[in-house]
Amino acid sequence: MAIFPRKLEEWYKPLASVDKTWIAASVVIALVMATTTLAWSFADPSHQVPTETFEVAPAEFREMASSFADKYRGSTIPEGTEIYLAAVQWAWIPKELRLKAGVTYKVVISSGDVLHGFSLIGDDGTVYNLMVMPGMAYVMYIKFDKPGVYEIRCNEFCGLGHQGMVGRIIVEG
Ligand SMILES: [Cu+2]
Repeated sequence: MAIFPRKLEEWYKPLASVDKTWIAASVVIALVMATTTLAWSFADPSHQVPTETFEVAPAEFREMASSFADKYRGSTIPEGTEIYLAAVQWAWIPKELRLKAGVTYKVVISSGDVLHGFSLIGDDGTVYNLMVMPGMAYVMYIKFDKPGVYEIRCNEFCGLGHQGMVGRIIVEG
């Protein structure tokens, strides 16, 4: 049987009203998403992807974070201190940070081994989310307005102990 190309009129079917509704709905959704994304980035520029990064060997960064953890274990980190936070299988180094409310801290985050994710979600709406790649350090500026305990979780599956990879930030008033 020979194949005859169909004429356009045979392919073309006018849009049904349900199709028009879905097209209109998707345009509206796309516009709302584009608008809120833009508005959010202007309204709160502190919640942006870190633009300050540098290369660092995973083993070297693990060392930096370990000596930082040893130095400040159990004590409140003074204003102006550069914080080193390493994600490793399967913990955060240091596993606990004591910070002061209302102070902006410079936090350098990287991985000591494989790919991890940094996720901080506070009850008060504080949200930080970041992919933590081995070999790259990310600089974040973090400020907590309210005292409390904030959990850091790994949000990138990194092996058997991934779900137990929980750190804490204790914010003091
Ligand atoms: Cu993980």
